[in-house]
Amino acid sequence: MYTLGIDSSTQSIKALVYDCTACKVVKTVSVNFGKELPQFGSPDGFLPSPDALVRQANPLMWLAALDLVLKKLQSAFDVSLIDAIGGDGQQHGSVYLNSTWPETLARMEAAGGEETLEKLFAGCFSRRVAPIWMDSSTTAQCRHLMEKFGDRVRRETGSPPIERFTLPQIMKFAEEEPAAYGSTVRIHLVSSFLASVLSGADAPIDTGDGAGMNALDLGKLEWSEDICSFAAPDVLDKLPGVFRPEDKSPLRLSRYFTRYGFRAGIPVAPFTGDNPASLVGTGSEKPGVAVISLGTSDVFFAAMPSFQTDPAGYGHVFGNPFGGFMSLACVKNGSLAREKVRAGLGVDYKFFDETAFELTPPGNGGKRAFPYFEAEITPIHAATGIEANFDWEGACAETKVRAIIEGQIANIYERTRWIGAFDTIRVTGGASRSKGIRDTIADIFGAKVETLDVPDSAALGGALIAQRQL
Ligand code: XUL
Repeated sequence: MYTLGIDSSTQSIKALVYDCTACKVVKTVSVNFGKELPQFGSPDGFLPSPDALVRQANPLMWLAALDLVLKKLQSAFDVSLIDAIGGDGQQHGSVYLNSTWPETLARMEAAGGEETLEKLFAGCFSRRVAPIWMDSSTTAQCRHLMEKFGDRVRRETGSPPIERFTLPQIMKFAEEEPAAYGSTVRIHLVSSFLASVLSGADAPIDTGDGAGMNALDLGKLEWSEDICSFAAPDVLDKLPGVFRPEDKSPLRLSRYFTRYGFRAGIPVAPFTGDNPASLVGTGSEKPGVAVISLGTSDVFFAAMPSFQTDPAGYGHVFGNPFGGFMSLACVKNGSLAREKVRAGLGVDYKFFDETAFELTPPGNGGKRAFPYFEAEITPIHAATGIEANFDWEGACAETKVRAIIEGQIANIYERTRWIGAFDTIRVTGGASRSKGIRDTIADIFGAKVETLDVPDSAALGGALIAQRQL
């Protein structure tokens, strides 16, 4: 038995085949949007914008990439063996569809070989672009939601109003382009948009990705009626249904995909967000284990048995695709900041990852620093550069290295204490190679640290979610 996991992230789409009997990944293919689809003018996966707050992508690029990645898979694996499909998308991004959307989905079934997804769906959008998670242009809308509902948004939807979250984005579109908003019949997340196209039917939004919208009542697992209704006219009519982890998927693969060798009619699980998919893909879907992904940004996530929110508002709560909930905190100044500190000190990786930690004691005599190179979101802090509680200029390189790493890890620890304690922390991402960082995590969290070697954890999570539909 084989399942397919499709991960549509910011810069690429991956398709991963999982052998459910041998419990291993047997094939992975991918398409890089910028490199392999240059006609969309999005070298980093989004449309360049002079306004740093605006980050949008062309949803047709995601469809062209879906066709291409499945074509690649066809030449690498006998896809007729695949029994179910699952997947995920970058979180928070939204796609706006007009009245031709339902009939186009229906038309896919009979589409001839010369028709591509890009051609079929070209006329379906009421908004040419989809705002993505990197967009932070909705401060005014977040403020309005706060003024109207205050702390209720956090308590009910799992996060305070956040710029990149979907409901403030929908609000902004309705305010700025009321006619285009009015002609929108359906609003999908990136995840539910792709699951809809795969199945030729409107896919529901799962609780994992739905929780990244500021729109889902996580106590009831239903849309928050008055918060949604306040945000923009008729939002509730434009959103698809909500899919809960225990539900059986209503989706089946469209005949369109038989061109790549798939069997039509195999189950398609509603897609989730990339982070909930990674929770599953890293084998961390049960409470007690946390994952720290040390990448461009440092992301912490962990399963939670019940719905509980961060009183300080830094941790988000998403649905766990295997049931229950998960928390996530994202620190923007991660690996790029570490690299900038290392280069600035003029030390090599061996020194930065190891030697500096042999030359200094854990705790660093209380000396800590944080690299605020980018405006930080956890905690909210302007881009002021390095802030230290000691004389930075006068200190030696090893003290500075430890101060930065302990500063970063202590920040993650402090911001996630509300969830409770963890026996095990799994680390992944480029910087998990550093012994100094791993030891610091073990010291500060008082937990066992394991290094994870799951390169495509989100796509693998999609394949494991698909397996539940068999
Ligand atoms: C999470 C977030 C990102 C995106 C893209 O809240 O914004 O992790 O899901 O990966």
